[in-house]
Amino acid sequence: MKGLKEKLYDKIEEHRPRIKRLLKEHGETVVNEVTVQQIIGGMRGIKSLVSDISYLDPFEGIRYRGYTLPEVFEKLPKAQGSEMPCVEGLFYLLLTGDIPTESQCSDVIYDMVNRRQLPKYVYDVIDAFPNNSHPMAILSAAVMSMQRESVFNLRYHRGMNKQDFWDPTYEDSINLMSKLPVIGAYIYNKLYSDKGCNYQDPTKDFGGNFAYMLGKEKPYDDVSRMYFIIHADHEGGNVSAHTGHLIASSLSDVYYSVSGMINGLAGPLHGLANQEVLRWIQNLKEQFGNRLPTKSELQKSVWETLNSGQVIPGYGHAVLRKTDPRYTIQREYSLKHMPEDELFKYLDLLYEVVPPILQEQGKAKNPWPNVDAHSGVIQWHYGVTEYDYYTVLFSIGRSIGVLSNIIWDRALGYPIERPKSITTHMMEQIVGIGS
Ligand code: HAX
Repeated sequence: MKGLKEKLYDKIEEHRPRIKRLLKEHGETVVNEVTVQQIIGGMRGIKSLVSDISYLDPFEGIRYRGYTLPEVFEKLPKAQGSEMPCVEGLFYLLLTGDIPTESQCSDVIYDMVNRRQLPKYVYDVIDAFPNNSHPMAILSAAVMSMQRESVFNLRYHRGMNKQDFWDPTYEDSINLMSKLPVIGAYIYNKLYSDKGCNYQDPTKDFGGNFAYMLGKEKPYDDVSRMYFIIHADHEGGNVSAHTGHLIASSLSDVYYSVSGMINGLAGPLHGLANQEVLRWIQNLKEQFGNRLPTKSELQKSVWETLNSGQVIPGYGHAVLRKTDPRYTIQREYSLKHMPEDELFKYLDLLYEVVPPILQEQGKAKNPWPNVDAHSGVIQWHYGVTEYDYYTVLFSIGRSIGVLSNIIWDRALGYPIERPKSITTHMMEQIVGIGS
C-alpha cells in the first residue's frame, strides 16, 4: 500500500495538467470585477486565491475537501477509545482529498511520532522569555528559532528542480506539525502549570499526546482533537492562511511562513477573539456578582459594550452569514458533556441576546457567533483557565491547513504573490472626482 507521500505525489501529477490547461486556454477569462469598496475595504470577497484544501460558503460554512465538518467528524478514523477522529487522519484528508483507512491513519501517526523530538535550543528559546510574555509571541519565536532545520532551505541552496519543491516542503511541514503540540505544551507548562510534564507518550496520537503533556485526563484528549480539527482551515483568504501562503510564495520555508501566520492569528479581530470572549464574559460575571444575569440585564450590557465603541467578541464574520458550524459543533459537544457548566449557560444566553441586538444596530453584516465565541468556555471547563493561551491551541490547529496549502502551492508552482496597489488620487480619477 502506498504511503501518504507516494499518494500525494500521484495526486500532484494528476492535478498539474489542470492548472496548466486553465492558464493556457483560459488565462484571459474574467472571473470577477473589483469595486472601490472592495479595494478600500480589505479586499473583501475578491476571488483572487486558489485553494483546494477547503472552501467557505457564507451560508453553509466550511467544507474540508468537499466534506462538511459533521461529515469529517463522522468519516475520519477515530483515535482508540475516543469519540473524536485523529488529527493525523485530517492531515491525510487535507493533503490528498481522500478519507484515510485506519491503517493509513496509523502510518501517519507513526511517522509523526518519530518526528516529535524538539531540539534542545527550542526549550532554551522558550525559557528565555519572561513569564509575562504573551504565549503567542513565545510560540512564534520558538517556531522561528527552528528555521535552521529546514530541509527545503538546504536543498534549495544545493540546487533543486522547481518540480521537486513540494518534496522537502512536505518534509519540513510534517516535521514542524509534529513538534507544534510539544512546543505548545511546553509553553503552557512553563507559564502556568506544575501538573503537566515535558515527556511525551509515543503510544498516543497528536491530540492524545498533547493532552498528556498538559497533564489533562480524558476527555481532554478528545477536546484537543476536536479543537485542532475545527480550527485547521477556513479557505485561503483569512489573515492566518493568507499570511502563510503569502510568505511561502517568496519561497521562504515553512518555519518563516508558520511563524508569520501565528503573528497574524494573534490579532483580536482574528484568532485572539477567543481570549477576548473569555475576558469579556469574566468581566460580565464580575459585574453581575457571579450570577447568571436576566435576559434584559444582559441586553443592557451588550448595548453598553457596543455604545462604548467596542466589538462584541466572537460575533460577526467577514464571509459567514449564519452561525458558524464550528460554533455548533462545540455547542453540541457542550450540550452532551457539560450542559450544567455555568459559563456555557452564559454563552447560551448570549446566543439568544446578541444576534438581535447586532441586527438592530444594523452595522455587522453577520450577527451570528463564530468559532471563537465558544472555544474558551470548553477550555475553561477542563481547567485551562489561562485565556491568553487559547490562541496557541488555534495556531496548532491552523498550521495543519496552512501547511497543507503550502505543500500544494509548491507542487503546482504558484508564483510569488504580488497584487497591485493604486493611490487615492488614482482612485478618484477612476471614479471621476476632481481633475
Ligand atoms: N460587534 C460589533 N460590531 C461589529 C461586529 C461585532 N461583533 N462585527 C462587525 N461589526 C461592525 C464592524 O466593526 C464594522 O463597523 P464600522 O462600519 O464602524 O467599521 C461593521 O460592523 C461592518 O463590519 P462587517 O463587514 O460585518 O465585518 P468585517 O468583515 O469588517 O469584520 C470581523 C469581520 C470578524 C473582524 C468582525 O465581525 C468583528 O470584529 N468581530 C468581532 C471579533 C471576532 O469575533 N473576530 C473573530 C472572527 C472569526 C475569526 O477570524 N476567527 O479567527
